[in-house]
Amino acid sequence: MTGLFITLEGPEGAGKSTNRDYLAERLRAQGIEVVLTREPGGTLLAERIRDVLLAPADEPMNPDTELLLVFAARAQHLAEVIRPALARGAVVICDRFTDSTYAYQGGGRGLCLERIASLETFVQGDLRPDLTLLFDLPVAVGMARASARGRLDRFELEGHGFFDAVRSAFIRRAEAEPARYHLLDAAQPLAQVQQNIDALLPTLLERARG
Ligand code: Z5A
Repeated sequence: MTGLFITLEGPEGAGKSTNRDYLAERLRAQGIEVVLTREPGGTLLAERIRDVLLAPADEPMNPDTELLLVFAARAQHLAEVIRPALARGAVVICDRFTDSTYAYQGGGRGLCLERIASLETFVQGDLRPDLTLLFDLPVAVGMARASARGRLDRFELEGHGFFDAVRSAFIRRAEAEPARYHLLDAAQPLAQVQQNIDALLPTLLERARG
């Protein structure tokens, strides 16, 4: 039995965490086993790597270090959480995954996409998300939502240009893989976004039940 691997992607403040919980609730109400998780993180060790990645520090983090830390956390997360859950037939909903690496380390930091692709294959083998919901919104709207929360992490301290590059990278990936991606307008009121998620439920339930 293999489960269903759903990832939620998008720039900061797009509503991934809010809608991750919403989607999980909707699926659980139909008796589906859902494993909710996030990246970077998802296990004790991977959450420690997350802390290193997000904490602003006096020593600038080399972009290659950042890339390797992201994949180190992912290797742990896959081994401890994602692969076992999929193997028992659960739906895994993951707040960010490797599309974020292409967007932030590739688009934002300008790292070579082939290098990211080779690490992706090394760490994941042929495992890829079955479905990716891309929550898209203008950078200024996302930044305003994130700033309203208070203290900014190391990524949130980046400027508008960085987040523009991140957003463009996500959109390019969605355009390149339309069968896997579902684009949602995250600038709409939350009730509307969630109505659009509800419209996906029949297909998701059918796929989750195999
Ligand atoms: N990162 C990376 O560089 N490479 C990688 O491979 C991976 C990650 C996996 C941490 O991610 C950082 O890791 C991330 C990229 C990097 N850095 N950034 N930026 P994260 O997911 O923890 O951080 P985040 O994207 O910044 O999370 P976030 O700001 O919490 O965004 P969100 O989860 O998309 O949004 P939210 O928490 O659900 O909502 C934010 C606020 O907006 C909240 O008050 C909501 O109530 C509100 N909201 C949500 N939807 C709406 C709508 N529709 N209308 C109005 N208000 C709304």
